[in-house]
Amino acid sequence: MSKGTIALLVNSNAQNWSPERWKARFGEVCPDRRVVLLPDPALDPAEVHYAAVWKPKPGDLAAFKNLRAIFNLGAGVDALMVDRSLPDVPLVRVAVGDLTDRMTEYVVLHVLMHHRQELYLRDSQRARRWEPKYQWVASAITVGVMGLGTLGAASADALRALGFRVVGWSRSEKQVEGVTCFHGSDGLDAFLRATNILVCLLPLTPDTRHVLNRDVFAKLDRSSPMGAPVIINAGRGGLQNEPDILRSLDDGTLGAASLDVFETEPLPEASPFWTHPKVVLTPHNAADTDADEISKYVARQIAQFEAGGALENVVDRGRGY
Ligand code: NDP
Ligand code: OXD
Repeated sequence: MSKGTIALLVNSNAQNWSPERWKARFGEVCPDRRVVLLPDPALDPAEVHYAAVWKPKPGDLAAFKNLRAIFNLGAGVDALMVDRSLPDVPLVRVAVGDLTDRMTEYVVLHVLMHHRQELYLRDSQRARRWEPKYQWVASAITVGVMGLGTLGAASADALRALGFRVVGWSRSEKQVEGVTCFHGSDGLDAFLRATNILVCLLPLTPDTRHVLNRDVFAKLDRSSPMGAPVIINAGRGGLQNEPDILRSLDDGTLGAASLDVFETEPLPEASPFWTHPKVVLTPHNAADTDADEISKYVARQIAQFEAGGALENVVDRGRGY
């Protein structure tokens, strides 16, 4: 019996996201299967058993009636959750060491950048100004990690190893070694009041949309040697209220912001974020998905599934992540 086709649908213009590269990689790791790139007018949808996708448009997968599983080619599934016609089969997201390590690097880099006053120091260099400022120790700063899942827990661990105090916030009650954990809406205020640098690694769901807003910023702790608190968002742009961030940076409620994600991506040329002196901006590449690693991950899961095993990292559609 012939093995079902894998259909790939990749909506991205990022350099490492070429659909042809994904197709070549899947061809290598699934040599006994047909791999097609969508859209393909010659394809009989009934032959497709697996879809591997990034940001499909609502309705793009509705015709595939014999699908057995959908693999999202990244960690965040918000683009799929809005598709009311998404076939009712297991939806698997990415949770692999490669992606986690990349995100940990981003978080550590940006926490250290603010902790070590890099914005001030680069300004000083440009102005030929030799005016060192007192540099406090890591243990004087509490980093608050919103989202203690695969990515948040790994970042919390790395920050703790550097000497930062770490607190965390999740939906359900959690225990993470060395991290003071808060959960749910009841735990949010206490979490914020302890936090000097707020790192957001939440998924975008109806519950988390615009969670990074002015009320939240106003509750962050200002009593550390750093003074005004800082936010770092590498989750999704929809988690942040962008006018609130700009207003809070301008009136000193926030000292600075590192933003990897935006409500509209690519960020429009006219956006004030591009030139804001207190913003460190990256183009949604905090943790790039690597086609080599992820194609192997999907191939392994398909083999495991067809041998009667369970799929890993299946999204709970009720929770939305
Ligand atoms: P996980 O699903 O492993 O973890 C999500 C965490 O968020 C969990 O701790 C969960 O709580 C918590 N959470 C969810 N909803 C709420 C809520 N309403 N209130 C409080 N906490 C909540 O996800 P990952 O760690 O793998 O990824 C997180 C996100 O990072 C992705 O969804 C994606 O959007 C983003 N991302 C961004 C990348 C980039 O390059 N910028 C790259 C990869 C991912 P609980 O533990 O109780 O379930
Ligand atoms: C992801 C991402 O969710 O790259 O994996 O944003």
